[in-house]
Amino acid sequence: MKDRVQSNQSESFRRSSRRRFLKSSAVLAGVASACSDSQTVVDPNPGTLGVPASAYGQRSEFETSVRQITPSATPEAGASRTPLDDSFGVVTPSALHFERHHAGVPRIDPTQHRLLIHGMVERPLILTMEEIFRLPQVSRIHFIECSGNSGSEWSNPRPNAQGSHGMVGGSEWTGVPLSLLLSEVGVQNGARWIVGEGADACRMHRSIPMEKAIDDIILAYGQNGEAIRPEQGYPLRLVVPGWEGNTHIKWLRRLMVVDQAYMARDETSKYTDLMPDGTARQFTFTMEAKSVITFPAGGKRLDGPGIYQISGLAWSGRGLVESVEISTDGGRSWLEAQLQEPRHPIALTRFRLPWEWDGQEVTLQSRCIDETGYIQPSREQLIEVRGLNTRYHYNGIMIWKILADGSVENAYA
Ligand SMILES: Nc1nc2c(c(=O)[nH]1)N[C@H]1C(S)=C(S)[C@@H](COP(=O)(O)O)O[C@H]1N2
Ligand SMILES: [Mo]
Repeated sequence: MKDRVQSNQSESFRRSSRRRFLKSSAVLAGVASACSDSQTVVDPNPGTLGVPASAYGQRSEFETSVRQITPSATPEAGASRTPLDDSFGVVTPSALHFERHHAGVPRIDPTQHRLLIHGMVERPLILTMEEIFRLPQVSRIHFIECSGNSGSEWSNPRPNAQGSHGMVGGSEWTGVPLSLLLSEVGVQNGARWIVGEGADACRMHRSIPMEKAIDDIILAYGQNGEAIRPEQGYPLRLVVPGWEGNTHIKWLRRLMVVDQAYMARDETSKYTDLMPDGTARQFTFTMEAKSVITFPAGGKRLDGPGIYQISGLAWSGRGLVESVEISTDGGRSWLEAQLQEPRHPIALTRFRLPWEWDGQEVTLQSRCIDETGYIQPSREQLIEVRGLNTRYHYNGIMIWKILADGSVENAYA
């Protein structure tokens, strides 16, 4: 009861400061007036002691944002989506990072886990996790994106950003550069690819060209400052910066050095791009530049005309996000959004733009331009090249439509 009274009070506090915020003509003035509020701030449980320290933290019981689980006849071969539209900044909380499993999450005891590196190498190796922890360590912030992310937008547009773009997450990954281990085992002449294998029931395999293997791949055991979550590949996974999620083998147990691609199931029958002429593109590894406005986005509602902050995420598998442009007039003119600094290459990049809504129906869209000069295409431009046969690597511009009542929907729905 006490709780309810308090949350009602804080609700009215939020509403009143929000009203002032919306009335003010300049954003800064709005923020300043919200800060110099004269009402009493709710005192949590006055006179009552709080709960003691806890060994492992939980979020507030009032927070309800969750991963959206994709309905599936075989739940072990399923997926869940990051609630991008509830997120701040550029790091995805590990507990909310999207998941894609082809055979469920295996239970792996790290003391029993081994990594085998063999094939066309001079000195094959079997490593324990303890041995892997002793090797030189790097930490990098990168996104992982399933190449099926936003694939719904080819033909079955989703009502909100979690549904359309939630198969991406950004984390700080910690582990050992793969290049180091490869020089340790001594790659033989003629070796051109590595094949990674997972310890899950499907024994997921992917072939990766040697140039990438010695470039920037990380054998990762850390995610956002703690051990990788079981869902993300505990105790060891590949992080293959900028390449489609499927190549980031989780629960990694084996690396085989070979002279040619393995033609595994997930690089032949799956994760190939069927083109309009019936041929298929294979090994389309790089995730091209993409962006999505996460506020205002589908499923949200604007509380009347006034000033809002457009916010969203942009990323490119080719490096830094150079700029993000926003159009509020159907693509006729574009405004440059502010980018959250520091930016990291091949990482989620937060963009923001203050904007005044006049209460009329309007569309909002964002396009990402990466450091190579690549400009995220419109849906129409993408379909012109790729057709409608495929499910993977959709990176068309996302357009949200704001209706006069403030509700927001997918403009293509
Ligand atoms: N061993 C194994 N690795 C795997 C998968 C899998 O099912 N098994 N799924 C892949 C796919 S399709 C994607 S998109 C990413 C998802 O990583 P995440 O679940 O940590 O988000 O993991 C990849 N690595
Ligand atoms: Mo994926």
